[in-house]
Amino acid sequence: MNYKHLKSSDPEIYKLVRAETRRQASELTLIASENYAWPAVLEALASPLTNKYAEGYVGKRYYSGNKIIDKVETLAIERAKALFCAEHANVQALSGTPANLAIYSALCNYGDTILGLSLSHGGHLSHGHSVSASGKLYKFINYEVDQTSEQINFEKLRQLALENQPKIIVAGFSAYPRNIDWQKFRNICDEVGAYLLIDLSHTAGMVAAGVLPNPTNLADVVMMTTHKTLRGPRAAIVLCKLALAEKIDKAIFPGTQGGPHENTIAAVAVCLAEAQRPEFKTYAEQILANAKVMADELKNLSYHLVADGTDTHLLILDLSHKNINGREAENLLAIAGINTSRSTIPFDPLPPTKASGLRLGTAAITARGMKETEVKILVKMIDEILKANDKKLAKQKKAEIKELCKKFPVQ
Ligand code: DSN
Repeated sequence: MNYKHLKSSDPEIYKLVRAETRRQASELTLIASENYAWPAVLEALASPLTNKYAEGYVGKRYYSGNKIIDKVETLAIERAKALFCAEHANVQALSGTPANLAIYSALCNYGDTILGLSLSHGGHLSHGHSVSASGKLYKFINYEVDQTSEQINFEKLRQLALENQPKIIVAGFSAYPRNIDWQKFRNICDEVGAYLLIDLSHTAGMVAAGVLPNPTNLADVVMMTTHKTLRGPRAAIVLCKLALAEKIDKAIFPGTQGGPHENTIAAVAVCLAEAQRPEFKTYAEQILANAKVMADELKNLSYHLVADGTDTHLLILDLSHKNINGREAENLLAIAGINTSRSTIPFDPLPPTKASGLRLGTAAITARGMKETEVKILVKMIDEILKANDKKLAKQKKAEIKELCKKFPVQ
């Protein structure tokens, strides 16, 4: 984009946009929830579709002039349904947390019981944390991972469900590195008569590409954000069974949102079209291959990984036996131009502000074209920086990271 108007209308913002674009190009992101939106997605986001009010749904809008907008939203809906084999799709949710809040309000009354994985064990704020509206409006009971395997203990989850008779069980996480046995979640939900809500935000891209199993047919509702492994805009898609379609749609609009962002919905449609291409499958396979190599290399260097590795794009480095905590590691690597996010580990003795873990993800570096060779170089560098725990050395590494970034430009 040439930003010709922005440059003359608001030089301050223009400069900051250019500076952030340069920063993204010259630093690496190993933040598991970040990625580079496709250029076509950025173009759709910047289109005049942002000008249109389209409260309501296709064919039932509260304003005139939505003939073309209806076609845009229909394309996004149909692509989402086809890609994930869903009976119904709503593409209006603004992002993951508002989408989850809308889903809870569609399926529950305030105060009803919901089970969700604890944030410090890999869950998400919107899965019932006390600082989130989800935790304030509903009676969330958190399940945890097993202390030894650091994976979900389904028998314990089942007991918790039997004791508490939840209306919903939330499955799907933001810091859980292993494959999930969705069928086991379904069985527990069936036994206690709960809805199964799957939060697929992190792994949506790999599921769309067919390299991770698609759980849509097992869930009552699936929610996914589109800006992570799908490389789309910051938005969310909600999929559900036809029987729940009306409730879900009403909970999103007018229940919790007003006018949909149709430029974003167009960008969602674009990323879903990209995800249908054979190249996207190759990309998704490489994300997983890169994460596997990253995990193996770190283990060879004697790092413990939560759940002993990964089956997805993310892994959690357990630093509890190292001389550095998660926040210090995050800060040190950022000096070198390697962006990561600190993460609690299961049963973490440290508060989330410090945390004993570091979450790493491979979706963004893979989008730049990096493969196993570059992952090995990166792991070596990360190890050197963390071991030295020295800001000077981290600063020196920045030049190497810049060189690497030049070879693998943001595409
Ligand atoms: N903040 C995102 C993540 O990092 O996983 C989820 O919303």
